[in-house]
Amino acid sequence: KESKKWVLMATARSPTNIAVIKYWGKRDETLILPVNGSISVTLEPSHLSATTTVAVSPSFDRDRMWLNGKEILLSGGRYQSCLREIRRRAEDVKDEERGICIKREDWEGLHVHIASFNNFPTAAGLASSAAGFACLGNVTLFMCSFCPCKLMNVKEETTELSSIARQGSGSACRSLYGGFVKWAMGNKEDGSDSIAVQLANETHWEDLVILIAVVCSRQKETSSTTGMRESVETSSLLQYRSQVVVPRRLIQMEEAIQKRDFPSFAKLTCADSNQFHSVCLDTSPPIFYMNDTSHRHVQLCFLIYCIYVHGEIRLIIGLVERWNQFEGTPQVAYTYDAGPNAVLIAPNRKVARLLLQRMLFYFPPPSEKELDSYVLGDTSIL
Ligand code: 2P0
Repeated sequence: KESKKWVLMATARSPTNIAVIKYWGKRDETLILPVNGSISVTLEPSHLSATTTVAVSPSFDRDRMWLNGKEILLSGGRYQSCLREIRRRAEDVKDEERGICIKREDWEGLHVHIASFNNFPTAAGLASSAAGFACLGNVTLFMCSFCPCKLMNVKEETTELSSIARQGSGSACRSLYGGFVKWAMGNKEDGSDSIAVQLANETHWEDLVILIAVVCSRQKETSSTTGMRESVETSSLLQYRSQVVVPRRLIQMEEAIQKRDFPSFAKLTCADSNQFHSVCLDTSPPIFYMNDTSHRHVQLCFLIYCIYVHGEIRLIIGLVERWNQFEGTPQVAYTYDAGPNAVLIAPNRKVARLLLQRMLFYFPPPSEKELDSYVLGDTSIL
């Protein structure tokens, strides 16, 4: 312990999640307490996730953090409050092999270095896409909570961890569980009942296939935090949504998930995404997350397909809506977060294949000539 040479490290991986009933708006910005509950699906960690390593050493003179190799400022209150919460709970940590022992009271005087990388295919550019940024933020902030917890030997239940993660980034608390997860808004002022709970585990509805259509690799113009604040201050639709619509939808969505009722699940998912974006438009000044943008690349993963599409965002919604109407019952669900990238959910592989065929028909992969131009010049899309 006297030597300044030792470094202790821990690594953990966190998946991201996609909300099907959206969180939008805080009633307490410091504790990150939402104006309504939300429900999400956690993606497989092997598909979209971040791996974070935390190191501690007496030779570190301050807390530092890197995202995908780039250092970011830790001056923001959120990182600090997460780290404070974790340090408060930290226990004795021993590495007997190396004769290192950190007592719980030592943690206050030790600094950490955190490095986080996402596993989104680099060529797919998801990491720098609008949705990618949102994912990355959520994942990373969550990892900021979990990873140091592991390192500092924090003995907390998942509920407690979800409350730490929540204070990093609201939606991150839902990534603590796999499967379907609800973040209850809670009523208490101290936020102790605003926690994530698992509604069903990852094996409950295994047939579902999620396809992510990446349409934009630019960072969004309005951050979720700022957007939410402005919506809470100016949108009357948000008040109606949070007080009347979402409480009802949460019950209906829980039921649809329990029963694996895809038509109800799809209707609720699409309706909630559309209402969330309506709230953004109802905000002053209005927020446009679903921009019409370009991109052209095809990247296929296993259960999650990331395809880069080129065209208007409305075309994707139109494609799904027309298909659903033609069949008379929802075949596919779509949902958009605070960015233009589409998340499409199919009830099984058979429908997912059809969906992929249609997507590739409307948004074909790049031509040889286009590929050449990417390789030769426009590296922003790679
Ligand atoms: C969600 N989003 O439920 C919604 C849907 C975006 C649209 O949670 O300010 O990054 O860190 O609590 O969690 C994005 O918001 O915001 C988000 P903060 P966060 O997934």
